[in-house]
Amino acid sequence: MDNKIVLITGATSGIGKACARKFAKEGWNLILNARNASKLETLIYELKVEYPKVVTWAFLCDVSSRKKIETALEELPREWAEIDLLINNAGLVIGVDKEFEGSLDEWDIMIDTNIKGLLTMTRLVVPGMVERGRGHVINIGSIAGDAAYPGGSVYCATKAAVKALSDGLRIDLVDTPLRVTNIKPGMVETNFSVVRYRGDKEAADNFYKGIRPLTGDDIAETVYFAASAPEHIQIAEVLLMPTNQATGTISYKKK
Ligand code: 8X3
Repeated sequence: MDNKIVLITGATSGIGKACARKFAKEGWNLILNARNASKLETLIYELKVEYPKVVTWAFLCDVSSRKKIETALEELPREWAEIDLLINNAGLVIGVDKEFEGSLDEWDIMIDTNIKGLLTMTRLVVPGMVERGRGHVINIGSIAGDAAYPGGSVYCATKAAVKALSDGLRIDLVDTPLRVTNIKPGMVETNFSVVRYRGDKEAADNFYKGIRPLTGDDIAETVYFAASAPEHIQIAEVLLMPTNQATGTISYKKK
C-alpha cells in the first residue's frame, strides 16, 4: 500500500471516531476496530461519504477477548499487515463507586478492556513493527492515571497501568526506530461520560456545567501531531485538559 496504515481500537465513538476522521482526512489507510458490526459499517459508510478516497478494513472484535483479537489479526490480508501506527484507544469507565462498594463485574470489564486489551494489541502488533524497523504506538491514557480521584479508583488504576505499559514499552524499544506515546486527556465530552454514569445523560451533562470541555476532535489533533512529528522526535507524553480544569482530582459524585 502507498499510504500509511493506522489501526484504531474503539473507533466508532468519541476519541476513536475523531481519530478515524482525522487520519482519513490526512490520507492514511484505516484499520478500524469495534465490537459492534453495524456501528462499524455505519462509520465506514460515513467516512466514505466524507472522504471518498479513504481505504478501510473492518477489524471486528472485542479487544477484551484475546482469542477474538488473534482471529481478527489472522484474517488481516497481507496488504494490511504492515501496520505503521497502532492507536490503543478502546477503553471505558463504568460507575463512580467507592473501592469497597463497586461492582466486581464492571471492574472486570474495565480491567479487561483498558489494560488487557491494550496489552494484547501491543503484544501482537509490535513484533511486526520491530521486524520492519518502523512503527509507532499511541496509547490513549488519561489524566486519571496521574492521581486517583474520588469515585475513580479502579478507572484511575487502569490508566496508571496504561502509563506504566507505555513507559515500559518505550524502554523496551529504546534501541529501535519505534516510538511510543501516551496521550493523557482531562475532561472530554463524549459518550464516554454517559457510560461512566451508566447511561444517565443528564448526570453526564451536569458534570460539564460551567466549563467548556475538550472534544474528541481536540484529542485527535494531538494524536495526529504526535504521529506526524519528524522521525527523530518521540512525543513521549501529552497531558491536555480544558482551560478551566487544573488537576485530575475531580470528584465524580453519585447522583
Ligand atoms: C477521562 C478523564 O478525568 O474525566 O479519562 O476521568 S477523567
